[in-house]
Amino acid sequence: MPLRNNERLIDQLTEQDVLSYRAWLQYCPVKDEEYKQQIEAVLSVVTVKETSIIIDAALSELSLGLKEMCAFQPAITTQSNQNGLHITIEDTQGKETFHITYDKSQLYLSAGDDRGVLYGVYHLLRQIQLKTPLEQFGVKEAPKNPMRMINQWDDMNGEVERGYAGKSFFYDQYQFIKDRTRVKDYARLLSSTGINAISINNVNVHENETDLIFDRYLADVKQTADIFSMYGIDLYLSINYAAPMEKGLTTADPLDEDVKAFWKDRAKVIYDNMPHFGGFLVKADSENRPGPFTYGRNHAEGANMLAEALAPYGGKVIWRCFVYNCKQDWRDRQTDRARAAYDHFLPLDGEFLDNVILQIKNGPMDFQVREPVSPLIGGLEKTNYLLEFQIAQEYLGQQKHLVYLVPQWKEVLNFDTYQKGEDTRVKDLVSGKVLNQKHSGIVSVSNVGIDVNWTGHLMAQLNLYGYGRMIWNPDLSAEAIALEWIKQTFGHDEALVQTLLNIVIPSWETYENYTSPLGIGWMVNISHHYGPNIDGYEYDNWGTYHFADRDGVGVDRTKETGSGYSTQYHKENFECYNDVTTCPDELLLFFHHVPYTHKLHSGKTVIQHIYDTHFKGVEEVEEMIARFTTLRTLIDDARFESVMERLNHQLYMAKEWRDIVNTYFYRKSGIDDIHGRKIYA
Ligand code: GCV
Repeated sequence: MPLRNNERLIDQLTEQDVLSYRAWLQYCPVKDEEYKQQIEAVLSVVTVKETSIIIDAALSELSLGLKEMCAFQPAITTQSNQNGLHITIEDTQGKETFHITYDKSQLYLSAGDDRGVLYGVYHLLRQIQLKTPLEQFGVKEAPKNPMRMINQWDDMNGEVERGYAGKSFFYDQYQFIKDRTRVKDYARLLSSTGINAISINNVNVHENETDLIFDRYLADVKQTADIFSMYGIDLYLSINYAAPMEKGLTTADPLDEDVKAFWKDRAKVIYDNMPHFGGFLVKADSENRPGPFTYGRNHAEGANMLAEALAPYGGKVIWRCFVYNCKQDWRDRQTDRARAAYDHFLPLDGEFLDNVILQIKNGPMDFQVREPVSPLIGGLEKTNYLLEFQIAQEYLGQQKHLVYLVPQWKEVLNFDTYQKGEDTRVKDLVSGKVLNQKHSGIVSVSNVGIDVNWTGHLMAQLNLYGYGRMIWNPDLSAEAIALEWIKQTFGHDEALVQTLLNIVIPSWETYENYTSPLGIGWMVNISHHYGPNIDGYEYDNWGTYHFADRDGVGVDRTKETGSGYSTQYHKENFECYNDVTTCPDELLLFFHHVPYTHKLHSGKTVIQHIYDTHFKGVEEVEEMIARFTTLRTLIDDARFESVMERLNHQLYMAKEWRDIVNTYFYRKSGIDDIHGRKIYA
């Protein structure tokens, strides 16, 4: 039978494809005989008394990994007098935690629950892949963030919104793809990094997709939920707020009794089928999606109605704050999209039920290369929330450009909001440590698709891996995470490891250098968001994004003369951003409109900074390519070629960005580059 579009069976992969497909779970044979024997001595017998589907999955992963790496499979027993690995569950430990000790040739893995066992097993397998000496296996781990979530933006027609790695491996032509191998392997990849929740359909829920919560698809959803729950991952569905109207009601008003009954009935049917179902994810009143505003209701009323329907079953409503219903006009400099999430949601703080969780994008705009941290984080006091990142590189080169995102995310997590005085960092707010919210954590839009290497650009696997590892423990450094990934993905050769590290670590800054300078953002084509288009978002009645004219550039968001966005921060940050003399260079044009000759803290003028960084960005991509070229013999052909092809494209695009940005600002400002370089294309 011919395969449908999105179906690509795993057993059809070539040997070379397999290396790309296995990502960081390569489980390559261990060559060091002595190490192998040591591993065999402590892992050839595994004692475990408890059983559950998650423990079964952990044991089969352990068997698979050991078979591949060390050519043996452990005997599993319940007899506690054996040597080897001893797995126990001690519920006095916290949920999802594990504690590994190595003592006199015995390994002990004691976990808080079965998810802890799974994470402990992945930890052991990671240590073997990293060739960690047995004596260093001991560790006590607890995830810092309770919810560690992934959002798929997969449509049931098989497309992925903002997907840059091919089509969906969940759906094709309004059917679930029958072969679930990909889904299961995705669950393994995710849970190996500690992910514990996923929503499997796009937040933009199109017609027909409401059937995901009806009989037509419920069995398929359940089957998918069962796969994820083997790996400790709770499944959520995005819903259309106007679903009741798709099914015959005349309204979706959250205060209408029939609407309430509709959702209660759906909740019952879903939980009767899937007691482990996580809940609903909702994009309402945003980018033409329906929502409570239509009925004169606010978002707390809208979300609470769903929350009441899910509450009897322990379900949650995740409600996105990406709401910006202001239509902007370039002549109006007071209306500001950046203000929208805070203006809408802060007044509702404390009004949401305790199974509602707000989902807040990391910045006030939309995943730009550089944005300040959303002031809602640090603003809300009495509301559950998740911080939202995007692993898919919508505005960051769309997985054609190599951009390692963990350094960017870590800047967000380390940002001091001053909500409870100095040192109230985002990472401690979203983890629940400061405010003790009932639910909290981090979520991100995924970057996977049907491409054999999952992420289109092989190096973009690092962002998926890095996201999971970083939200498990935000104190891991970007470098440590990259090191783990490189060794597990490509091996341990010292030159290879160091070279790849030198390539990935500065790559976010490189991307920023050749694209949007000093916090402006947006200078892309409005439809697909790829490639330079300086006025792409300007003068289209939607955005006011850089305001470049002959005298200056940047958006005035100050209290006195601008949109007042800066006032949404606590005093320390407000004062810092609001004052042009203290505002950090990298965000200067996000907060201020300044002349081209304005001097940055670096001592350069704004216009000279633009020229210099754009030349530098291109040189850095050339350097990346030169470095990568030295790895020709150290990486297999297929992976080497696929990365090289994308790097060459990145260089082509970096030059285009440089020439278009520099020419634009040269024309606007009329100021020459002091180095006399040719900037006029
Ligand atoms: C899923 C941006 C993207 C949209 C996306 C939206 C969102 O606007 O371009 O594709 O929609 O964000 O986060 O809801």
